[in-house]
Amino acid sequence: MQDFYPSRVSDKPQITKRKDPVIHTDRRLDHEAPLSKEQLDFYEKNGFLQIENLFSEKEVAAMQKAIFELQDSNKHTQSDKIIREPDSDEIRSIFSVDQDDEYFKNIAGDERLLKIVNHLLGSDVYVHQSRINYKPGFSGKEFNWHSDFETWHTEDGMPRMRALSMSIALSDNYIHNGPLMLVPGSHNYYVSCVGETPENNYKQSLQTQKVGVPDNDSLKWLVEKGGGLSVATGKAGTITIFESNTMHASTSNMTPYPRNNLFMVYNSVENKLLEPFSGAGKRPEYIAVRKTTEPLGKETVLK
Ligand code: AKG
Repeated sequence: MQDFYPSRVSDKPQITKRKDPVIHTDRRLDHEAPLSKEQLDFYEKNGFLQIENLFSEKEVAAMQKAIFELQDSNKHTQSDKIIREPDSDEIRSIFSVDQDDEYFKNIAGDERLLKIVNHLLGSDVYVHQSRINYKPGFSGKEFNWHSDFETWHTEDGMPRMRALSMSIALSDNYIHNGPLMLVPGSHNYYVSCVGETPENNYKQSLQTQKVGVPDNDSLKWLVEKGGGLSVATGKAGTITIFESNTMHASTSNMTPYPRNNLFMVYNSVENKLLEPFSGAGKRPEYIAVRKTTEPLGKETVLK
């Protein structure tokens, strides 16, 4: 298949225009959307959107309890799905929570979330990746600048920009405890990064990402074009939806306040993974789903 978004193939970075819609349902059908026209406009223009109060306080409290229990029960677990902080034994991420745990599976299939995702991606969807990023107080380290799509395309063979992340804040995300920073409008441009993809790159990149990171000039260009940076702060329960190609990063957490977020990545069933465009081996199923790609149903509810 033709590679519409080559990256890591040249020693010079390049910025090209996005070749896919941002909202995959025809905008003439806005009236059928579970979001207002203003919300759709905001997402289309900026590449992200925050939603408050979609989950009740009781549901958010239950999710918080569930992620702490998972963290506690895995303190000493040796598993590739559990990523530790680069300089300590603390848990940085737990992957594949929707596959391994019925509770998180139900959240991923929650009807309120799916209605939004189905509309934005214009089709049925499945979960491409899920994880909890804990970012513990004092020791939680940064996530370097990247477009998720650049990685999913190059390392996982995701053909087109027809996926998005839903991040549910499960602690308050303050300006100072390492919240997500997003570059407004960056989803409209694709940065072809410099550097080759080493075999098993994920082993390094999930702790500290070095490959698939934009060069400083491209990042500066995107930030200036978008008129600055946005920061996804919000109380626990706030949802941040961001488009697959939106450039984002977050800083270390030097405060005592952990920053815990649950991420679910939804991909269109019409955009399933091919062979990685880097030519390297496929990443494991717990990072990039290939097997369980049946459309998510509408019946599951939060317990
Ligand atoms: C990602 O989901 O791709 C991230 O970079 C997460 C960053 C964060 O948790 O701050």
